[in-house]
Amino acid sequence: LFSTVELAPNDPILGLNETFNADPRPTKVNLGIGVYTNDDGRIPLLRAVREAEKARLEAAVPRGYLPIDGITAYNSAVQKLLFGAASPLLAQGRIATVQALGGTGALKIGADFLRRLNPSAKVAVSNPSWENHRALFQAAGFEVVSYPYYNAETQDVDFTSLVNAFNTYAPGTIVILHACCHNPTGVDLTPEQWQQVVHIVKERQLVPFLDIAYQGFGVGIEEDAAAVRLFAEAGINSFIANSFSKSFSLYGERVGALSVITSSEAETLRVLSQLKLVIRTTYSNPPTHGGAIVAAILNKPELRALWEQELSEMRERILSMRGNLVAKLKQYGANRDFEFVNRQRGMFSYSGLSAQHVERLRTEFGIYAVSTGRICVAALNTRNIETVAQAITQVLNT
Ligand code: PLP
Ligand code: TYF
Repeated sequence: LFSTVELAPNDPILGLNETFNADPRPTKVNLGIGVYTNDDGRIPLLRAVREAEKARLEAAVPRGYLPIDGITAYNSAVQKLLFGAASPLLAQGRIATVQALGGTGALKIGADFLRRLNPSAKVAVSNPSWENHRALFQAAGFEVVSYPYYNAETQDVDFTSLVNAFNTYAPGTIVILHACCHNPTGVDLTPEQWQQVVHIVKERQLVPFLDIAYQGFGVGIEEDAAAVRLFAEAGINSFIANSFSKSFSLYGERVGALSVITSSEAETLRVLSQLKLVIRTTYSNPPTHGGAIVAAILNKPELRALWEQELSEMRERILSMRGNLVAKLKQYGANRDFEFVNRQRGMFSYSGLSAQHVERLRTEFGIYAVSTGRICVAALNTRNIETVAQAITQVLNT
């Protein structure tokens, strides 16, 4: 049966992680995978999460099945976080939200639903993008194209080319947009550019699919949701996949959600029924733990305040690591200006290092980065930053 089965290629990032884990060098540094580690180099268990878990354990809640669309209190907390509690769409019942298995699960439910709705639509992802965007939509049966996004020379968005590409798309084309903290570049659209994108999407009747996996890691919780809210205010039928993997440091619990903006409450009911159909035939219903913890934190004022504080600490720490890295590269005499790293937002930096530089960092120094030059700034800390800055300087200058 399996004699002709071919070996599937590794995910470039998860594969790199396996190589890192197998590396015996004690001084190794993992700037590959997008995971936030604290100054001790460990993935934090947030205090807000610990408190919520303690309360849940004490309550000894029975473990029945959840509804297909997940925990109601979770889904409504998600809506408030993404759209703002005062959004008229909430009052009008114009958002269908389902709990999902992380951001990936949300993208998958949305992709499968869209494929049933409009099988011949094309999907456009940014160049570059998170690799799984293309893979997920191709696996759902779509043809995936890419739109220009990053200009390596200006270290900025090539907005003119993006607009030109969008203007060639047929109505119904699904455009995947990173709502904040673009992965892998760290370079986001400006508020004015977002407004233009909303305008084009509306005019050309494109279908926006926003991916928000880093809310709170850019500027702030509310600020990072600005793009989502622009589409909501414009009343455009949009898809929003959100992930709490990073913002609650709950990677392995698989917590996320898919929200769909509809035109009426009646439409919401019908869309919701279709999303539930996809879920039922995929995994039946979501797991309880992560959703229950996040719902408890978002809905209890003291836990919520604690979480917001912990999230800003993570954001601030990343920003300070950006500043430190830039300063140390200058101090060691790196033959390039890295000031652009301070303008990027989120966990990542497109560092401009070549595949050869990245290869040397790994073989000579045990420092792991993605071959595209993406480094995870959220994995830098006061103990490894000297080594990293010295190593980068050395591979650049010699
Ligand atoms: N979308 C983007 C842009 C990401 O970077 C990630 C990273 O993991 C995801 C989605 C997936 O999130 P999750 O781990 O919650 O599935
Ligand atoms: O981009 C990253 O590193 C994170 C983690 O298939 C990740 O988003 C990477 C690859 C993947 C799933 C998650």
